[in-house]
Amino acid sequence: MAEILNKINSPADLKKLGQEELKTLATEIRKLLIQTVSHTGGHLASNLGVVELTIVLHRVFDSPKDKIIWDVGHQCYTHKLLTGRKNYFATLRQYKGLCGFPQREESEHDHFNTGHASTAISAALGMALSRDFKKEKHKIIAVVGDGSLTGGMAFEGLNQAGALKRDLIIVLNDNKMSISKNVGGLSVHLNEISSLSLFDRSRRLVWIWIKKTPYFGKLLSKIAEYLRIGYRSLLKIRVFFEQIGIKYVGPVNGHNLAEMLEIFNRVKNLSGPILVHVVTQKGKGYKFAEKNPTKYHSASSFYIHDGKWSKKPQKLTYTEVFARTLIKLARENKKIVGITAAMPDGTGLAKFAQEFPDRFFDVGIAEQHATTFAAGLAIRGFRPFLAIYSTFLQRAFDQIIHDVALQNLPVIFMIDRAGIVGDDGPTHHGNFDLSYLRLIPNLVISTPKDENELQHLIKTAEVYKKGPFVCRYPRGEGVGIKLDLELKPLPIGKGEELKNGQDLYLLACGSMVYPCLTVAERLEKQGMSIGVINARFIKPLDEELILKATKCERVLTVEENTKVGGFGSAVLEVLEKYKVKNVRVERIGIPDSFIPHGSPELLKKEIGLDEESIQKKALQMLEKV
Ligand SMILES: Cc1ncc(C[n+]2csc(CCOP(=O)(O)OP(=O)(O)O)c2C)c(N)n1
Repeated sequence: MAEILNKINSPADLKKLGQEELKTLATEIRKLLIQTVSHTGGHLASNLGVVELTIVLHRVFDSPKDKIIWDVGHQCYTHKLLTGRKNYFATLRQYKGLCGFPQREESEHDHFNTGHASTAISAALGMALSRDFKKEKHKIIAVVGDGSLTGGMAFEGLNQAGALKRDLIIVLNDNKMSISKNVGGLSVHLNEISSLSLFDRSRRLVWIWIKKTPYFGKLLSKIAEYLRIGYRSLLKIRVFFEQIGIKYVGPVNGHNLAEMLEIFNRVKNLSGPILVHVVTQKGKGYKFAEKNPTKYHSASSFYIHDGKWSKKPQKLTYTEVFARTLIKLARENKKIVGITAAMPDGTGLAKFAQEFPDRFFDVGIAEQHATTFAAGLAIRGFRPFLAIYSTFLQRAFDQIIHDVALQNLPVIFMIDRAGIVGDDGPTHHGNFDLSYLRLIPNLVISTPKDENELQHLIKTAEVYKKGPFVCRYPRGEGVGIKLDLELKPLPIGKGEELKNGQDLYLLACGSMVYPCLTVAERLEKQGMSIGVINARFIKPLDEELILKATKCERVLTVEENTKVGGFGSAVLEVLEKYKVKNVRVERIGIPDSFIPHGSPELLKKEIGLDEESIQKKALQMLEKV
């Protein structure tokens, strides 16, 4: 029974509660988070870490008048529970249910839509300035994780915040973790400081006492050393922030309600930009998540009693095949380097890191830097494999053009999670990469039809040294095909005809090749002759093969990418280039809109990317319906 939570319909209800009740509320919320996410999946560990912090922010400030902006937004579940959405919480991440990230469409308490990291300070600063222009009176609070602080944009925001000197509260939620262990010079100092928060307000006394005690013993001297390092870093961090114009407050124990209430009530009355350094524990309150916060960062459904996933993949995932293949190649090729922007586990590179720790780099949430860093390696003869999710590579658009393609550098982009990703929704779908990459000169862009082709394309990328190479593949399991033992490079720009046809050709790429094959086989049984082509390369496109397909005068392109500027558009460009006439071309792809969250199967059905929809469209073109 969630007795206290049941009474909270808006943050105003929190103001009536005493500290003991707030404590009980935190326990009730944790229980509900674990129960719900065990069914729906979601960002469990991050959310368990900010329960007290969220309660305190809503207790001290007046949302929605005061505006809390969540960086990434994956840690907003308690915020949703306290802002009138607890009754829908079971629908979390389900189609048409609550989004796993803040969404302005959902509530007046969500002030900025997020999903990608490091945006909160910039957005909050813009809001602070508009508040001052309009002569309004309210507080703006940006909550940023230590991982998100590794993103360049967060620093750009801090830099301007310090100079503008507007009232702005930045809460640094420091749990020492990004998805994996946090990285970078700043995080070293933050880690050293965070231990100080354990000493709460009595830490100064402890320090004096230790200094005065003649005999320390081993433990005490260790603590003393810990504190010495902590205070030294605290000084440096304070100086760093204060030098750029931001007051530093902290470290504060993010699970101590009394301490946080006291600090935030004080901070509320201060002016200018202030950073409050709050130390939390990722996964707090669920032992499996405390022990392995990376595993439960983005959990799929699990059994609460033992923490095991309730659904296990049956087939090898594309990510696993990428990792295995790269390791295989790297054993022979010492020039191969693996790079990730804070996603060693998600991209599979964690396995590569185990075998090649010196050739693996986690650069933090810094896709732009990762790209130019890879360019630097490539220009000096190394073979950087940069593994990034499609949606996050959007950040590095200019770096791909200016630092890689313009200089024709052989950087290899392994683009994971291309297409519909599902429950994380519009901020995370990888719908645009074919379009935003296809327009860049010098890129080779490939997309495998299955995991076996993926490993051959990785080999192709390794031997192709003339310029940048892109390989994009979907989230999750492959099709279950056997992997060839020997890796062989594939000819650049050559597709394959999987089935010959007389009535209509399905021109497919990547994840849509097998569904097209199934449709062709079904229609064949009904007496129609349907050809299927696996484009394999989007750039350069196999023009010869496409022109061959147009001989049957009906061509349907199918891709898991936005129709705007994607593979289908490339086919149309070929027809225009060769002035092909009398061919009926239709395109299936992701519509020109943002796709909500929900299961990939359901979403694909909704937008017409499932076998039934392809079949229906083919039949329409054949005038059979
Ligand atoms: C631009 C971008 N790259 C990568 C990610 C994937 N991602 C989601 S949360 C996260 C870690 C964030 O760490 P932190 O801000 O410390 O929050 P925590 O989960 O530790 O609370 C990452 C890398 C992202 N959301 N945005």
